[in-house]
Amino acid sequence: MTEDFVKTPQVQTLLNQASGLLSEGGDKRLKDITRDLVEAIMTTIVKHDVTQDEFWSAIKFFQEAGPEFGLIVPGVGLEHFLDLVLDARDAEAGQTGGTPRTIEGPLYVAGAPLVEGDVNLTDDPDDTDTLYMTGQITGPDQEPVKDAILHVWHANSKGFYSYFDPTGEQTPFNNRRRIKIGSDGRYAFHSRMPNGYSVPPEGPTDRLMKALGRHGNRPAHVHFFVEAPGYRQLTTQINFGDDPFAGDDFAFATREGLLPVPNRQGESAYIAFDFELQRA
Ligand code: MBD
Ligand code: FE
Repeated sequence: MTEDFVKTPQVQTLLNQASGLLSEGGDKRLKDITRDLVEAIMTTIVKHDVTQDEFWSAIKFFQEAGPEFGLIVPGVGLEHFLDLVLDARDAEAGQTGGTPRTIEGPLYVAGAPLVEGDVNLTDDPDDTDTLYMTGQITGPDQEPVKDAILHVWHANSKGFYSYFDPTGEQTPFNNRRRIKIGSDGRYAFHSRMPNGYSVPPEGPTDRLMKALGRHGNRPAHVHFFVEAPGYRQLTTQINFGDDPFAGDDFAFATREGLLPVPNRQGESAYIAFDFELQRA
């Protein structure tokens, strides 16, 4: 059997019926996208002669994967693919330059405390080095960006994020803040050094990565959203350039220009990093 099978009238009618294209009402865009998504799965089934057993083990996998779906998406490269799509759309629209975007990942939590000044992000005890991060948020002409909000979130020294910590040890919003920036665009914060992230051992993502002959590790990193009136919101992260996984991130989130090497001095580590935003 060839992939043309999916194009037979019988299968095409099934697709159109199943995605609501032959029904009144509903959301037209959702119908079109559902139709093409299901067709892509059908084509894959035919192309690879997928057996009934394989089909049902895939269904079972996705049923179990539920809560880890947001982790599988970056793991299989889909979230980074979205970055590439957005970059290409920006290039077509002539909107280029500034700090590169990279993926948000599944571990952001809205509503972190809004703070000002040279702030501490770490509320919980964590016996590790201190990270000091400083820099400036500018626009395309190096003008300071006024009244920005810098959202920051990162893992603790065990690689665990508050709200997603299997040990249950972190208080709400540990290592998560929204920092209000003044008219000079300068920011400064300190926190306990994050460690790299690993997907939950033996969970669905870990099992998938092992079955693909891969691992589920990320280098140590710090996430940011940067928003300011008159500028485009930026979603990005820095990954530590000296981390063993800096060149081998399971989530494909490391990018050139986003890999600063912390300047380590005793129990302190310093990173100077500037953000350049595009105009809205
Ligand atoms: C993370 O901490 C992360 O940033 C991404 C992208 C995926 C999984 C865990
Ligand atoms: Fe992360």
